[in-house]
Amino acid sequence: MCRKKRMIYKNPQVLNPPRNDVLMMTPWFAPIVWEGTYNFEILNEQFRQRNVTTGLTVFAIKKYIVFLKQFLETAETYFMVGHKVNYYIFTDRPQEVPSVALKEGRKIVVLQVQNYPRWQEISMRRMEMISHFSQQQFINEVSYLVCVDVDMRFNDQVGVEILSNLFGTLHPAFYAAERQSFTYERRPASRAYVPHDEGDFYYAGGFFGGTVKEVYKLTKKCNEAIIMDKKNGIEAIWQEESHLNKYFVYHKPTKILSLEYLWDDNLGGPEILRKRRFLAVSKNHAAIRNK
Ligand code: 48C
Repeated sequence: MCRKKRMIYKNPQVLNPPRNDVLMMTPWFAPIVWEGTYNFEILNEQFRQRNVTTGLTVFAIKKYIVFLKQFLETAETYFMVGHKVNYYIFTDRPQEVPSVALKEGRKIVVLQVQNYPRWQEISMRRMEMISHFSQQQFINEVSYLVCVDVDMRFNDQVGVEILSNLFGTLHPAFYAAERQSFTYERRPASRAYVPHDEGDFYYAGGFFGGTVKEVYKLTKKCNEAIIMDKKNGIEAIWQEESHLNKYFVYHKPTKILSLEYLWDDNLGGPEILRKRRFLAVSKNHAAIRNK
């Protein structure tokens, strides 16, 4: 009979919760993941026993290929350490994908895709590409998908605590804002439209995920909405991020990642930010975006 691992750690306290400075749970009982609100060892052991593989999707099209080396090197140091990871790299220039030493259980899968003249188009097409490959390939290879921007670097641990059926990430520029000032799409002509009296949070387009099935449903719906908008001659104010936010209003995420999981140091360093796990890499938009 296997000897159960002893469960030795500080017992949770019903009174005096670990964080009284931030919201830890949404009205629909989805946890918001902040440092100090969970026991990583417990979660990590649960996932180790399940032998889970996670797919990390990233698009490095045209000049954005320059971000890939640091992205992958920092992911090797901080992302799902000790677990199996498939890096799904979508690019129009496979031969420029840098070779990075990978730890055991981790592999790079390069998926060649076409580029487009406008960066907005490239950004939006991610919904089409992720839904297509989720159905054709990812469903057979991984349990979870984590879909992120490439002009980023990992700066601290990002582990299994982020995994859930469907998760989104708070956008760092709107965490203290009222819903009326969220930059949702406000034109009823767009499929991404959200009325001023609806919506919970403003989610960032650069970090979402979940089970392959849930990510497939989300990306398929967002892509269909993008196509419909295009037919009607309209493009949502923040492209696929607008459609993601619309989706999350009516299909609530089962977990929300805090500001720790997507931060930009140009926004300063509020007290509530105890860890900066995934950081924007400053870029000269003009020099990079439409090359
Ligand atoms: O890969 C590219 N190439 C481009 O020319 C423009 C965007 N993209 C992908 O779309 C990158 O993965 C970007 O991270 C993502 C859109 N996100 C951004 O440009 C900033 N993070 C807002």
